[in-house]
Amino acid sequence: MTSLEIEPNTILVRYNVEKEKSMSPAEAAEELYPKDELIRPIAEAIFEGEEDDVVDGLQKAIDAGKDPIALIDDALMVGMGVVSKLYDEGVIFLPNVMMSADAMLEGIEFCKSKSSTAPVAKGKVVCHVAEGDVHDIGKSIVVALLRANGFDVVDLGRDVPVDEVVEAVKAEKPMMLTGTALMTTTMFAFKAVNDRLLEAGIKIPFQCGGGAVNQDFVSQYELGVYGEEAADAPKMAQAILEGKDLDALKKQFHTH
Ligand code: B12
Repeated sequence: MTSLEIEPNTILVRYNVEKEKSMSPAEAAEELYPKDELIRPIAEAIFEGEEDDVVDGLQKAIDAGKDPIALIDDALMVGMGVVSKLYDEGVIFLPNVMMSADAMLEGIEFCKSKSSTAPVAKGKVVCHVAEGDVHDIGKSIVVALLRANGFDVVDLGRDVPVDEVVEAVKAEKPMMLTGTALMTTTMFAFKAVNDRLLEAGIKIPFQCGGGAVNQDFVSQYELGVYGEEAADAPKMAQAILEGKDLDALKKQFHTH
């Protein structure tokens, strides 16, 4: 065989192990779904972006005794985990992720509507997603968990300009501010918010989290406290109610 007769695709297939065992998105997802018979249909519906099936699955699980707020982590997040993994591996693409994200947000709203939140608000928290960033699933979970734990939340939404965050804090006077950023380019807005709040003489704990963010980054600005899991938000709000100051909060939530 002369070099001209070599078929490049054959060489790729021959040496690329991943490609040899390549699966369709549905097959790849199949291997990742949880086994629990109540949880699995919900995770599957998130992956397929089927909003009605997400709500049906959640209702069945609630009827069977599951707690609606716990289902956010135990079922919706599990489905989104499958989506994130296969997107990162290049098995599925942005349009699939968008459909799943919409189904996820619908699911979170449904869980919130089914939970009986505490009647007396314990304190006010302002939540936002960093300027330039549209990733709002994590923020929505933070909001749901804070509300489920009896806190009054002012949800500023996603891609919130620094000015708007600062104005909201001045107007609402919350006990704490949260920020979510999923991109390394957008997380720098937190520093800007921090500086503007300090300029205005406002020193409230500013808990920041989201895929792109880590403790080392958040430690670079005075008001910042890192939050790894959405559940850390109500934990921190509770700690503030118990009288902990910024230093004590950093001790509680920072690991190094
Ligand atoms: C879903 C998704 C989208 C959806 C978002 C839909 C929506 N409504 O949110 C869509 C399709 C719109 C999207 C768009 C884009 N995306 Co996108 N997306 C993702 C994906 C797959 C999952 C993110 C997600 O929702 N995770 C689940 C949630 C629950 O996680 P989370 O937000 O981190 O929250 C958890 C914790 O961090 C914590 N938390 C979050 N916030 C807070 C706050 C506090 C106070 C506390 C205590 C805790 C906490 O709680 C949650 C759970 O406990 C990730 C890949 C990945 N592996 O993460 C890429 C990813 C984030 N996207 C990425 C990119 C680049 C984009 C686009 C630029 C793509 C493009 N080329 O257009 C655009 C961005 C547009 C913009 N300006 O924002 C990159 C970011 C890279 C980077 N590091 O900068 C990622 C990492 C993909 C990748 N590997 O490249 N995306």
